Amino acid sequence: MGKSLSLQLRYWSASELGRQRADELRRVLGVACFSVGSEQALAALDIPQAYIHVPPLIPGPALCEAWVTDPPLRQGVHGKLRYCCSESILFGVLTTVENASTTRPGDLSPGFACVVERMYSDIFDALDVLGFPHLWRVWNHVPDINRESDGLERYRQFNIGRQDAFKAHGRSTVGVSVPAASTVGLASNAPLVVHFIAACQPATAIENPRQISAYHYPELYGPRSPTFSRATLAEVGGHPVLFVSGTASIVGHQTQHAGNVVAQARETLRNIESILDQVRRHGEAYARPSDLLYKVYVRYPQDRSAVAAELRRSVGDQVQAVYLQADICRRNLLVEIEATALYADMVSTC
Ligand code: 3EB
Repeated sequence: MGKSLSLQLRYWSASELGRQRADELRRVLGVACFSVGSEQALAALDIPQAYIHVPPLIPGPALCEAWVTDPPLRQGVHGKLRYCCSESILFGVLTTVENASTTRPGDLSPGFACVVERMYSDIFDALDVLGFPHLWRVWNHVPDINRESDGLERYRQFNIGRQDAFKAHGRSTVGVSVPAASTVGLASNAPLVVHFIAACQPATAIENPRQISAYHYPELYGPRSPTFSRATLAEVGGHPVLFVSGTASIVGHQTQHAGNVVAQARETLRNIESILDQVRRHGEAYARPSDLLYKVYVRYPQDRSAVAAELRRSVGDQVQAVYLQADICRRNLLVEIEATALYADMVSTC
């Protein structure tokens, strides 16, 4: 047996997760389940579960992504937040079903921006009270992300609500404390799901010199810039943990290779390599592409195999990746790739 690891990522089918032994389940901080229909199989588990309604790319059982850490863990509910925490890290999930009552009279911003602002405010309120104020990594799943409503694309409204909530809670929207994130789109009938990892200790945000920081994107992309960093580097139990944000074929602030998914995948992987260069500058000498666990979002299911071939070509045949269908936040983007590195057997140098 190896040394006990501080933070791990496991992929199980819903039924495998349901069949895990009690001592394994005691180590699960939270899960993100991709595709609908697994809710019932897992309803009995006392673990925060994010149900992301993405259509499966490969027919088969629902895929569950489980974050595993060292017990003792404590589950709870705070307002609309369902969470589970160890002594140092917290996994949380919020799910909002939009309906007539999610828009309130007196809201100044467009309706969806207000929904997002309330959701992020709920997160910040809870994190401050629970004592895990540092947001490390956020996954946002936004129904109908590219549709216009109230005269503004919903992703642009999302950015208004998110940034306003950061500001209202005294949080910086630029610089080293900004979390890593992915924001992808779901079908219009899906709920809005946000899940995240937060902690007692801060992480360090890392930017990519090939790209303008997203929080400095010009107004061309919406009235408020997105609030995320290109990556965050943190530490759990003395081991470095690297969260690479959803990364796309963007250089500077402009989309490259519109209409060409293979070229977009290549550009995206160059961006990830460039982020890893920056991580090495922060003293983490071991950040190589093959250290990462990848999650690939493709807008069109038929592009999966071409992107997979590109990832294998770039990272190697042993590359560990999961593929999901999702809309990407700019209409001309066809693929987005995020990644996580858990340096379980390495001692942190940061
Ligand atoms: C980009 O680089 C591509 O708004 O939270 C990637 C990751 C993207 C996160 C977000 C958006 C977000 O702008 C899109």
